[in-house]
Parts: sequence; C-alpha cells; structure tokens
Amino acid sequence: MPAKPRRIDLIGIATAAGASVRGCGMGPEALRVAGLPEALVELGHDIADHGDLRRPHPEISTDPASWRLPEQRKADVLELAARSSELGATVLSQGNFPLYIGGDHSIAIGTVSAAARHCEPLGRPVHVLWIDAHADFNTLLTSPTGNLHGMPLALLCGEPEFDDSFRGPWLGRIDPRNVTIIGARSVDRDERRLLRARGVDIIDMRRIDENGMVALMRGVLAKARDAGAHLHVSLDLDAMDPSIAPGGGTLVPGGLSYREAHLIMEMLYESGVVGSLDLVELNPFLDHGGRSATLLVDLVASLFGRTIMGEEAGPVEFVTEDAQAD
Ligand code: EXY
Ligand code: MN
Ligand code: MN
Ligand code: MN
Repeated sequence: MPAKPRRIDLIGIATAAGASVRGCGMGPEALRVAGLPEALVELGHDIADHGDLRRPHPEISTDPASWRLPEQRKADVLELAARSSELGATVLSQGNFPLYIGGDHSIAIGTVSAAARHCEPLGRPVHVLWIDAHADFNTLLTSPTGNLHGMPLALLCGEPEFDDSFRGPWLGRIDPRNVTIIGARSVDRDERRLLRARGVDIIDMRRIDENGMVALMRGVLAKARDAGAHLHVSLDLDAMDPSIAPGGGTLVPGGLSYREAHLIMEMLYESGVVGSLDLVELNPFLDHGGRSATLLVDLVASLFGRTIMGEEAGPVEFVTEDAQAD
C-alpha cells in the first residue's frame, strides 16, 4: 500500500571526514539548490529542515598531507554519528520521516543507529537496503584505504575489530542477515569473506542482469513486510552508472541505469515499508552542472510518490463529441 503524505524532516550532515577526497561536505546545500524540499512539497508532504550538522574545520596547515589527520577525521565522523543518531531517533519518536542528506557514507553510522535505537524498544526489526557500488563492510583490519566511509555496515553489524572508541550509547546494532546491498560491483577481497560469513544479501550487478530488478526487489520488500520491519534505505550516488551520476569520488563503471534506479524507488514507495532514507556521496565539486544532484532529487521524488501516470490525477473524464454537440 503506497505511503500517505508524510512529515519529512531533512537533516543535513555536512562532512567528508569518512572519504578520501573533500567535496561531499557540500552535498546538503547542493541538494537543496537542486530543489529537494520543493519537490517533496509539490508531492503533498510537509517538510521541516533542520539545517546541517557539521564540525569545525581543523586549523589550516601549510602541509596538505596534514589537513585531515586520521584521528581528526575519526573524531569528526563519530561526533556527527552521535549527533545524527540522537536527532534522528527524536524525529522517529515523533512519528516523522528522517531524510538525511550527506556527506559521505560514514554518516550512516548515525542514521542507521537512529532507526535501530528507535525500533529496538518497540521489538521492531530494522532492515537496511544499501544501494551502492560498494559493500562498505570493511573493518579497520580489512580496509585497503582506512577511509571510514568504507566501513559503516561492518561497525553497525557489530564486527569486533572496532575498539570501544568507536562505540557509545548512540550506536545502534543491526543484524547483517537483514541487510541487502544492491548495485554492488566493487567489493574488496577480505570484505567478501566477511559478507558471506555474516549472511549479508548481496544483489550485485550480475544478479540484476540475470534476474531483473522487479523480481529481486519483490524479494527484499516481501522480507521486510513479512517481518513488520522498519526499512532504512541508504542511497549512495555511486550506485548509479557514472554516465548519469558523475558527481562522486568513488565512481565505478557498469552501474544502475536511470530506469533501474527509478524502479527501485517506485517499488519502495508502493511498499509503504520505508521509514528513513540517506542520500550520500554526492560531491558537487566533481558534478557536471548539477546533473547528479538533480538525479538524486528526481529519485527521491519517485520514492515519495511521483509516478509516471500521476495517481493523484485520478481518472480522466472524456467528453465525447456528441455530448459536446448537445
Ligand atoms: N572498499 C573501498 C574502501 O573500503 O576504501 C572503497 C569504499 C568506497 C566507499 C564509498 C561510500 O561507498
Ligand atoms: Mn516509529
Ligand atoms: Mn557507500
Ligand atoms: Mn559507494
């Protein structure tokens, strides 16, 4: 049953601390400039914009290598995770829909935690649909780069290699068997081992080619519906093919087509099980004339009820010519 008009709370998380290149900290403003709030209002939703959570810039250094020391980046990621977890849980407790706009994918540490902390006392499972070219399931030991935007799912699923400095009362916990990654085409060697061992469902591009998006999405949505789950959707810009989404820092060829991406969103809308959403990894500095930002806004509109034939239009009354002649 499609979701009814909602009160949607926009929460910007303006950071690139988890990423290897700067730029996606400008993502929240780029999505507002691309018309995200207006697109949702046009669909009949109420919008509250909480502005952007951000951390102060570290002191300027003449040494470019030092401008973001790993410890500084980690502190930024975890500080923002704690704050977004609190704010997101409050929005959910008010019965509203948190729409988080990043920022790199490390923001999901806080956003998924918000859903987990809200649902846990209700005895409601959280399922995660991770739409991404990557699995983001590395740990501190398996990561080839040390970038925290490649690790959020592993931390949220309780991988033991993260020491206590990564944990706090704000950190939620999800079951890896309730995580589906869709669009994967760049998974690291040790990451694959973990994903298999933990039972994460990987819908990689090969499975999409062979089985088609509808059948695969029907399975994901039936599982969430049957479990009475809160479905958290985490949409990474680089899930889409770079030809339609060039504005990212970790692009991988052979991604989702424009229609595959919209079909996912349309099916999610019709399911009515989506409870929260991340938009991440948009890097306006690398975008081409706002194309990627505009694509993300269009995809969000499909998730919140923009349909090709516009159900709200209702049946068209045709007046036949003879009736006109009378
Ligand atoms: N797997 C690589 C790493 O862990 O560094 C690349 C991760 C890219 C992460 C972007 C957000 O999707
Ligand atoms: Mn709720
Ligand atoms: Mn990602
Ligand atoms: Mn990615």
